[in-house]
Amino acid sequence: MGLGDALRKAIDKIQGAGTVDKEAVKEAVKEIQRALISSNVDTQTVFDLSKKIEEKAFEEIKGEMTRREHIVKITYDSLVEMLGGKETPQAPKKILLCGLFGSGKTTGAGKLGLYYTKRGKKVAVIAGDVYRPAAYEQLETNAKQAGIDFFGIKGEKNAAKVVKEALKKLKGYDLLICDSAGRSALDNALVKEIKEIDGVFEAEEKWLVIGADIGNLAKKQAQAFHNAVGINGVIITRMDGSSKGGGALVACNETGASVYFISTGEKLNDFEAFDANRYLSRIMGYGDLEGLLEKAREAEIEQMSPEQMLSGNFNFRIFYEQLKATKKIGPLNKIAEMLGLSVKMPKEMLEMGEEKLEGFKVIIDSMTEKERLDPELLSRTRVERIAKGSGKKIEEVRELVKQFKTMKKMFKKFKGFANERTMKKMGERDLAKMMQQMQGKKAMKKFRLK
Ligand SMILES: Nc1nc2c(ncn2[C@@H]2O[C@H](COP(=O)(O)OP(=O)(O)OP(=O)(O)O)[C@@H](O)[C@H]2O)c(=O)[nH]1
Ligand SMILES: [Mg+2]
Repeated sequence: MGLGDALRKAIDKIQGAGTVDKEAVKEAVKEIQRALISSNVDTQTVFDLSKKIEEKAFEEIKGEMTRREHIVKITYDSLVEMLGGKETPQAPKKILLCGLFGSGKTTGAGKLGLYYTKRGKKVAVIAGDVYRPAAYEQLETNAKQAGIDFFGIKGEKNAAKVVKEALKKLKGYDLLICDSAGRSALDNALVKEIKEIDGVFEAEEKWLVIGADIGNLAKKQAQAFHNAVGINGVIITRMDGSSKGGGALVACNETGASVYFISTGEKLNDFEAFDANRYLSRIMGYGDLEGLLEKAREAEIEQMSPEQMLSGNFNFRIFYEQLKATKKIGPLNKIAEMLGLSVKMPKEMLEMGEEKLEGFKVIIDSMTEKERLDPELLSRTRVERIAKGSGKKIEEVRELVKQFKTMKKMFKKFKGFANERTMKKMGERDLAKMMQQMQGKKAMKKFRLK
């Protein structure tokens, strides 16, 4: 049984238990422990996770969730947190790819190239695999497809030399990606070679490319590569197959590296930055958990006081949901009217067309999560990157930012007003209700940003 199935079984245990008492939680936690330990996750991590779940299982429940739902939710959240790790680097300078035969390094080099090119980087790949027949041509073709530059020396048998020449030739690039020969990692000659490449290339990013289907072999391989060059990132490939990558998690555990990307097919576009939440729901086959998590999110919003809702955390996520909601009923104007405020939503916001809203979504999707939550980060270079990444004009991104600022101002006014008078006059619950309407709960349910 794979890791995903085993975790799923643990959660099913809670969902299927007659009564959800301490015993039932203990049983489920045991199941999770077994699943993780048989995937070679280290015992301290497993222990911490178990403790967290047991502690939180019987805390106060938010909103209308049942105890059962609450426990499923906190279990899921704890697992996401365990996998979370670091955010995918947005501006690496040199990446050395290593890994087993056929794990997906050469295609991965092209995929990475495309990913970073879309984000405005100038990228070149280096043919560091001098063994595999036609590795040169394969990478060259990949590079062409991805629209990135390629460097290799045909017939050269010394990989370190290729890299050395590449560094001399490739000037003015934001990112250089070096492919390397597939190896079993236990072969001394090949380990020596990757060390040599590493010595010349001096990449700050050394990523292990590992198939989701590697299973028990993962630990040994990861360790060997880690000892040779020091792995600090992982790309999981073949996530489109039936295996769900338990082994790859072990690799992270073994090297202390985070998963940065997953590959889901043979095409250059079948590639995405790793998102712990999505990964977990994928390996656990959890279409049905979505609804539950949504319910929990709503419960959180319901629990918020108007002040919390209006507190300084206005960001692009909320902004987008607001726009969607506003399009339907224009609640901001209505509320403003009721409160006797002079603020008005600009007409262009109220009458925004589907197409424009869709465009805004694409732009917001191209932001990093940090930028979405902290709009202050949007410097000129970031705006340019986002425009490039989303295939939109810089003016469109600027317009989005401008509208965002307008709406933020309105939020501030509401906030001030809520603090001064409304609380006394209207009572907290009425206002909370209105704010919920503003949050556009229905729209949120149907539509969620990546
Ligand atoms: N289905 C699927 N196939 C993949 C994925 N990633 C790579 N492949 C395929 O796996 C095969 C091997 O990929 P390569 O990129 O050549 O692997 P490599 O690590 O460079 O292999 P060596 O150079 O021999 O070590 C190719 O046919 C790829 O198209 C993936 O995520 N899903
Ligand atoms: Mg290769």
